[in-house]
Amino acid sequence: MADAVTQTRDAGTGIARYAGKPIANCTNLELFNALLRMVRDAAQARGTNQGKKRLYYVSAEFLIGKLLSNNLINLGLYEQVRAELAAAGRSLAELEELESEPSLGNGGLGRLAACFLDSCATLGLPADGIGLAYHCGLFRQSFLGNKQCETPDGWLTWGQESWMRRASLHQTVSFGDFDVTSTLYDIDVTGYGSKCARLRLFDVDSADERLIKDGIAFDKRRVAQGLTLFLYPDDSDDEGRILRVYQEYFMCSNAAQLILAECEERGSNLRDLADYAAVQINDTHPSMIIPELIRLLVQRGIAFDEARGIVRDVCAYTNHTILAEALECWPKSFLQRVAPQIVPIIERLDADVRKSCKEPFVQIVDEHDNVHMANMDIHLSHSTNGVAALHTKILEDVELAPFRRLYPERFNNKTNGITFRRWCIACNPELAALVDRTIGDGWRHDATQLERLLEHEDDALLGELAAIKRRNKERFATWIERHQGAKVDPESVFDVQSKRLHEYKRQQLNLLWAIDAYLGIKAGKLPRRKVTVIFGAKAAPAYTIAKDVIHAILCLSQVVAADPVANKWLQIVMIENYNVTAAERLIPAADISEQISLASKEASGTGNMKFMLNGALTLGTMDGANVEIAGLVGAGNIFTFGESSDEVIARYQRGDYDPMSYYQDDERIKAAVDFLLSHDMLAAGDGHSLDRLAHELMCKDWFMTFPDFDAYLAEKDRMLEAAEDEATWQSKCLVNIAKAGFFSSDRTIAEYNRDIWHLTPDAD
Ligand code: GLG
Repeated sequence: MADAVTQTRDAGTGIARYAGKPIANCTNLELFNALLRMVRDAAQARGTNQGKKRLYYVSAEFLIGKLLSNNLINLGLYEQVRAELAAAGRSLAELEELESEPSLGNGGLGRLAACFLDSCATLGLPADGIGLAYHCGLFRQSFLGNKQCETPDGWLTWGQESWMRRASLHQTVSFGDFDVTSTLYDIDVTGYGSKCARLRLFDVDSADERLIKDGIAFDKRRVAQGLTLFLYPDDSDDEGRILRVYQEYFMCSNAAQLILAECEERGSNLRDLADYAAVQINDTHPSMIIPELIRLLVQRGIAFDEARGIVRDVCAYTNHTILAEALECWPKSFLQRVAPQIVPIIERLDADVRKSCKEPFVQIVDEHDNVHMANMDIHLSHSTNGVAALHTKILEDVELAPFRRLYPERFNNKTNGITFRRWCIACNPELAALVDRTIGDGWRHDATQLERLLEHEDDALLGELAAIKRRNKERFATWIERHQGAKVDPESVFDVQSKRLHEYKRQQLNLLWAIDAYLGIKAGKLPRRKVTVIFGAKAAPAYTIAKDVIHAILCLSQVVAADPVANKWLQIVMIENYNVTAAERLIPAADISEQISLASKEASGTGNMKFMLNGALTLGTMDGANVEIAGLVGAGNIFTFGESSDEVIARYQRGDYDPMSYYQDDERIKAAVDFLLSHDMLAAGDGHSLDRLAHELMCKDWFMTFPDFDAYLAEKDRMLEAAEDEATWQSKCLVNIAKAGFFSSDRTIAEYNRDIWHLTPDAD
């Protein structure tokens, strides 16, 4: 960092030079563009981490968030730029508003990839992320008639060319029926006081945004034009599913071509590829890189068996979920159409497995000719990891047990992490400054030092924590009012659940709590203090029940707001278009972090870590990384409830869960579910959608909301009571912040490197 500091001291930060005129004479847009160029040059001057062996982290998602502030922080320029702008009467915060957030991810999987690149850069590891440049990203969410609407998230607007450098590389990808050419765009990923990593995104030259007609609909048969328009195009029909296979092969073929060419350039003879490349397959979307690499190696004269061994030594696979829907499985006929050249390779790999193992569960191609991508990943890579201790244990002992028996040495755990640069220093600068004042700034490079905060616990420190939280809540209140016109009361308890909308994450459980609380207030049972329940979530466009949950939340929000008594005690807010930018506002303001997935289903969660680091207390099930949080902070500093993963797994195995009996036997469950179809709710919303949700809960409830309902109510009540004892509450918050160091993604990446990649850090 020292070099950047001296450099800028000598020359000023150079904003005016980049803008070509004095700061005071510039429009905000001119200043913004000047800063983009300035950051680009500063990053380029740092250079990228180099080394003989390089990591290629291949992922369908990179949820990188806005880049300006984060880059300024990592480059050591933030304070000077802020001060220089302020001296001219200008505000950096206003300029940040001009940036559009890249829409290149959906949830934790993509955000994890972004945190990992930050940590790779910071630790000096030669590393590239490889993915796709989706023109319109996931989608932009808005609410209309209390329902989610989707429109294209056209983030690639002006300014983007400063971040995204068009590389000179052009490659051809051959599909079964036609060829496309691709262009590569590079984004520098600055490390904290270090050189950069790179995010390398491929786009297809024939992409045509005019294809998009109504909302996010487009003719999915126009593959060459539609390939990179959206992340996760609707896969509710075969056309959409095939388009995803096209996207995946496009990503994998581009990645494989790039990797081989680069490694050869660095001196590899390809037989020694594992000395030059580590490929991390992030979930199953990039799985086709395995047969594609084998194909290209064979094409270059290497025998099949040797190529297979080389690829195994290069590739490693991360599993992020045990939900069957996410373990992709494609009909062989789809692959035959998209990439016939890899089908014989997959068949041969499958035949190899069959020779050595008869167990049907581990076959790559099943009896219906479906190709199980995760199975191919496990057989053809040298490492399979889960993302939290409990998740890895469930993979090893239950979900992937037959594989574990085959390859015990390949399984390992890498508990997820988050970058503290974005999730504390950038989003909660007051907290970061308080930590600096209290224990020094060593924690910025070694997060475990946060533990030393505990040695300084006294009334003054706890008071400062409380004051910072209060100001963050006020800032959030200002933001959400500007963002969507919602007025929230910073005096109230901020009870937050923000994450993808999915039944397993059980936003519906929180919804039922809110209904119960509302009915309680109507019956005269007032809470101790007003509670503001804040949701942030997008539902996949084709996921009907998830959209029904959003609809019910929005209807309830309207009903409660219209009630002159209840609205003094309860407010339900759903953030429109929840994304990284919203999360950066929300998380520092949260009091309660809702992590209430059905035990065994949330592989890790990373939001839970961000909330903890920002001094919110967790209300959670013993699932994913919550288990590790509980272990670190101790039972007195977390609020847990619900059935254990063992109990849940046993329930599924017995297959005897009957939600209707809970509905009939538990008056509060019945009242909450019935309320979905009450006169007030029906007046606010769509009876068909509300009825479908009520019916789903009573008759299916696949993620077992009801068995945990009473325990959830009781624990939340206990937590809300605890929130009224300010000193004790803040002391618990301090423990959470102090113990968050384990969840730095620097730790996670150091473990990946030690156990899987074996890269040499770039020392200078
Ligand atoms: C998954 C899981 C999360 C996990 C994340 C990153 O559902 O539990 O934290 O990956 O490993 N699709 C996801 O977001």
